[in-house]
Amino acid sequence: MSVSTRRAPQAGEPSAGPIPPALLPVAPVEPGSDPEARLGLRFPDGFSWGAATSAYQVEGAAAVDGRGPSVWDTFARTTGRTANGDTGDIAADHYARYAEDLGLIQDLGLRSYRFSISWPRVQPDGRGAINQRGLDFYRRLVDGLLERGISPMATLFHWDTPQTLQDGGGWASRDTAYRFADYASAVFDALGESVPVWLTVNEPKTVVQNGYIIGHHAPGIRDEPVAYLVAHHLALAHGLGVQALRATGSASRIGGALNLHPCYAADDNPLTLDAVRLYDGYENRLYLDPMFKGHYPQDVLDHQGPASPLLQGIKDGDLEIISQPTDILAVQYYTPIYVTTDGGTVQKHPTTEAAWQQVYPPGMYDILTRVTRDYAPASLTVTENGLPCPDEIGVDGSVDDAARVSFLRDHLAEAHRAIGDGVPLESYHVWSLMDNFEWEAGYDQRWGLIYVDYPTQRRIFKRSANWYRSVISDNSL
Ligand code: GCO
Repeated sequence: MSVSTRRAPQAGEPSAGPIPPALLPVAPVEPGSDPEARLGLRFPDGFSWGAATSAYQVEGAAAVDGRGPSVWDTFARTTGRTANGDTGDIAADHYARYAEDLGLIQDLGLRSYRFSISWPRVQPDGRGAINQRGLDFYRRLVDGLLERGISPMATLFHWDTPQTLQDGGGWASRDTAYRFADYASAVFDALGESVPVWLTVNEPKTVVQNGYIIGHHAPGIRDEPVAYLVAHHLALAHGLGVQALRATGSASRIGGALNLHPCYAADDNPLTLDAVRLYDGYENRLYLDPMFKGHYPQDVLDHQGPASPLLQGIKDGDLEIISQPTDILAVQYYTPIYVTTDGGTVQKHPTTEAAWQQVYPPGMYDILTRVTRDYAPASLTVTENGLPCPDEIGVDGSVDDAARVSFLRDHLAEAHRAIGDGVPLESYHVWSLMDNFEWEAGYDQRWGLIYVDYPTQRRIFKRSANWYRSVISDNSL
């Protein structure tokens, strides 16, 4: 039985259900309201305010200093795959401009900066020789952060699988998880304890759904049964990555980074609850349960069936590796999902420029309290939350992204409420520090606090950046 409808509507796709026309398009700011109005919500002392990026989305320098190609280079260069044929070849040119960007991160007052390490920059073929020049870039970046008193948080894999590994089967091949562990060990050896928090695999679900079911992300495959084997190999890579860090004796912390979607019933038909439960299995428990409970959710396994690649791919001992204790769970919250009786989805809230994203701040509270209740992670961080806005430079040279201020404020208020109810949330990162390559949407969507004028690579603090700076300095909304 196909489950391909059991996912959120994706960018560029029609919604799986009717969209109330009155809701679209909507800027999530009430006319006349002040998005910067203070709410008087103080965060705990030591709460760490951050922003996030990922390597392929910001670095550019695709063929510089020995970097090898990744699946995203191949995919983006294939006609028709991304908006306008955009690629990450130049992106925000962060590889060359990282020193300037460190200055901006400092100006913003960030306490934590989450970035990712490009596997093909460090290990161009995904196996074997390490590219020292690639590693040196991250050494400079990490040192620059530490000198400024900013805590580096590094993701080891944010979707840029080395193309050579893809040619050998990519994540459908179990071997890729072991290649990931070798790469992670090399990174840990080089950067040691300079990085206090490591994240293993970013959003495995997105690789599974977008990369292997819908095929509108690299590597552009449409093979649903195999997609869930990919999910298992990504989980195994996570576990092997945790083991690799522990083997170095490092005191740094490590965990996974999951995009979680609270799933709600779209109507009050009692049968809908069953549909919601299975949808939640595919969206959330498929990734959380093996990591925290050492087993896959039985309803999803039953739904896949015993002959499925997923069930066939689980080997003795895998779940012990995947479920060994972690120090932190990174949660990325963007949208809720409303599930109908037949397992489809509908939209109930205004969407953003990203058609798959409904604006529903209480979903932040719901997902944070739910993972705390059901999985008791040692600590939590929000590593992504944000929206795309149609940002433009105004006549006075400023960028007025009031909708982003309002979105972030309302989501942070829900995170604050969750902390008050016992959620061990230690930090929060806006997606994104700056405008960047938004995958299949290319440069059409701007997600940053900082505007990037791509022709000149000039950076401009948007209104949201100035607002966020004041929130950070007050430690209060
Ligand atoms: C992600 C992504 C980011 C996206 C962001 C907006 O982990 O989903 O990490 O790369 O750009 O989510 O779609």
